[in-house]
Amino acid sequence: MRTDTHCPYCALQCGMTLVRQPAGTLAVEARQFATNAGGLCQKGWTAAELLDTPDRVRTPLMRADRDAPLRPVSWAAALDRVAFEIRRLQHAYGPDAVAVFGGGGLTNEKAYLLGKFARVALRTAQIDYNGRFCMSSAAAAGNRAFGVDRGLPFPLSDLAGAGAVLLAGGNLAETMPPLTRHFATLRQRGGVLIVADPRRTATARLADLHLQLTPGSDLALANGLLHLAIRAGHVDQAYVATRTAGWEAVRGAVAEYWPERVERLTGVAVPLLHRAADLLGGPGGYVLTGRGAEQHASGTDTVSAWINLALALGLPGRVGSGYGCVTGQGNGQGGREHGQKADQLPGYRRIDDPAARAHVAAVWGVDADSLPGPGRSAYELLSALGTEGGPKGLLVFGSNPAVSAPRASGIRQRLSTVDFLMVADFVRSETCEYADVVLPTAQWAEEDGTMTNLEGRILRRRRAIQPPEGVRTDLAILSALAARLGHVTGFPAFPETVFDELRAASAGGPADYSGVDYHQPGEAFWPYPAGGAATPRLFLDSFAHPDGLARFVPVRHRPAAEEPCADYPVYLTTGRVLQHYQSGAQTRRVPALARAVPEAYVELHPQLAATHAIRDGQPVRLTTRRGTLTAPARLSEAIRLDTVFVPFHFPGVNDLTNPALDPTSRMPEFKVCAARVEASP
Ligand SMILES: Nc1nc2c(c(=O)[nH]1)N[C@H]1C(S)=C(S)[C@@H](COP(=O)(O)OP(=O)(O)OC[C@H]3O[C@@H](n4cnc5c(=O)[nH]c(N)nc54)[C@H](O)[C@@H]3O)O[C@H]1N2
Ligand SMILES: Nc1nc2c(c(=O)[nH]1)N[C@H]1C(S)=C(S)[C@@H](COP(=O)(O)OP(=O)(O)OC[C@H]3O[C@@H](n4cnc5c(=O)[nH]c(N)nc54)[C@H](O)[C@@H]3O)O[C@H]1N2
Ligand code: SF4
Ligand SMILES: [Mo]
Repeated sequence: MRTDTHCPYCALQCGMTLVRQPAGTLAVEARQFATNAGGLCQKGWTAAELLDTPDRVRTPLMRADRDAPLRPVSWAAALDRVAFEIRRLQHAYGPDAVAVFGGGGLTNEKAYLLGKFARVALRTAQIDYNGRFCMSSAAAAGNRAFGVDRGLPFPLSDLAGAGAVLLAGGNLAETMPPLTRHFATLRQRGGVLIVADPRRTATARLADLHLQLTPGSDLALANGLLHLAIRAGHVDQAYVATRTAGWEAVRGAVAEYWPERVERLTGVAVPLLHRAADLLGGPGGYVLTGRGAEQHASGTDTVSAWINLALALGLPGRVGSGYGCVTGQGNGQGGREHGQKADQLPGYRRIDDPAARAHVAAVWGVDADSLPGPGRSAYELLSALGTEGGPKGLLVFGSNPAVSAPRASGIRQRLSTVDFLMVADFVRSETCEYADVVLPTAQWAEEDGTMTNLEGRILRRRRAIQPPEGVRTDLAILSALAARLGHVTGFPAFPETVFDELRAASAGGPADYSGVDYHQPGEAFWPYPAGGAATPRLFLDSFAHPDGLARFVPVRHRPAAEEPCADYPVYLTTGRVLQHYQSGAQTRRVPALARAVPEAYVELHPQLAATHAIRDGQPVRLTTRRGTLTAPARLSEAIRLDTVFVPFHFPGVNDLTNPALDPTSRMPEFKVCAARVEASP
């Protein structure tokens, strides 16, 4: 038996075929699909190994009290306990006493039902998800500029025809390897790739020009490139006049970003700035941002700076040029559209918009006044757990914040003091260790649903095998919990039924799915209204603001929340390696991936290492104002002298990071803080 589906991991959602083996296991074959053209990365090839990992949770687990161990129990006992605790806490402290934390890996149907469960069954405002840690700054800036946020407003394959692509803070050769095929084609056709990254990454090595900037200085870099683009006459005056608003203010703001000053702020030499501005100012330009540019306390303004540059050059809303954010998680795009974010309702509607509330309430068959308002953002929600006025109970679906949240030691402390914690997962993640109840869920190959990839393309996830005995789908769990809370209807466990309701709830909203057929083959890009057509390319006629114009937003450079000082003299930045995914809960359990990168390491320049008598492979002690990590040194001339890099896929790394939040997106500053390195005694 062969089943066509998609990889469970990142937003590229590579096409794969699962082939049932005589022993009942699944083999992975790469499949031709628009995003991967028959390629997969090592995580995709090994994805099926997690289905029968010895660590898999195969029965509900529960502990009698905080000090007791987790023990297997029946589904009835586990679900009864969850419902009992929800009622107990809400009775004592009100509806907001119970919070929900979701994930960008959940299918559209799960994200939708989770949001509805929170607002209708729990009536809590306290729901947010890990996408807040991921692309919320790009989303905020995209909404501000274009009136709608779809990561890539064009199909990925368009990049192959680009004249120049500037990628700010993305290491796609490791985070989305098959995507780099488009870069290879681009270069064969004479196009150029420019990469802005403090490290000469595998991606930077593919580039024609590498801008090795100081962490946290993208905003100055983007403003500086715009300054030079103006000087060199690259601004598309006709486009600026007819398709945008607010140019004068931005032109004024970038006047003070002359190249010598920008070199001082970013560490990028003046001739390279000129070269980048001229390359991008030619025909067929694209500006792309990744987490390196976005995960900052100034992330929203930083993305605005990159968008300003793209708008001045006349790139967005035309075939063959554009701006895009490279969304990360498997359903990072769909996950932000269907209502698991604190301030949103399905269809990418705002929860504080009366018309949106009325529409969604009508689909849900409830009174609009009964819907809660916006709740806390992810980090604020997690750090309020168990505090005076904060939530007393938490239900987690699809995230491992004990590892992935900033200043994670503080979050683990919250998780251990909260009155009640339920986690739905298929492995015993670090977060499960704090849970009172763990509910075992089905994995990707065992369930149906839809995902929306980084292009805004809706895909089908198809079931290849049944889940193991004792394991239920997330939808079935939500359905059973809702029933126990008195909602015997309204929470169906069948993905296609949920999708139909999602279509109705999204109709007329920015992310309109009402015309999408559940069975379509992956060619539906939203917005796709009923009776209308898919939209592979957005903004060709107008932007989504009422007047149809894109907005320039004047922004100014500001230092990172924490800059190096005498006690903490280097920058610490964090990110990914090819073999591991996110908190590592999944990939650390795949033997080949765990062998390839068994633990965290500290990447640093040999000269920095020499000043501290640190040798390659030896343990380094890395300290920030929040914590200490000891991990082996990995010496590399590819990183700036003033910066160290640690992959965050391992427990302990995030004990170091700074939870300073962007004022608009509430995104934490994962990409820069001040640190001290020492040889470990
Ligand atoms: N292998 C693998 N692939 C993944 C994932 C994974 O965990 N592992 N996760 C998926 C998800 S959810 C996401 S969000 C994406 C993320 O995909 P990327 O954005 O490509 O990944 P990161 O490694 O977080 O960051 C990219 C680069 O930013 C650089 N950087 C650090 N600070 C700065 C800065 O101040 N400015 C600039 N310009 N660059 C900086 C880092 O050196 C790093 O090389 O990957 C997706 N794909
Ligand atoms: N220092 C640092 N920290 C970071 C980042 C960084 O660059 N640097 N990046 C941030 C980013 S971009 C992201 S996206 C976050 C991600 O961080 P997390 O939210 O922790 O992401 P995952 O490790 O994917 O966690 C998903 C968990 O849910 C389980 N799971 C997967 N699919 C499902 C499902 O369908 N249902 C259920 N019930 N469970 C499921 C997995 O087994 C795993 O335990 O980390 C952020 N943290
Ligand atoms: S690039 Fe992403 S979607 Fe493709 S195989 Fe790798 S992890 Fe899976
Ligand atoms: Mo992410």
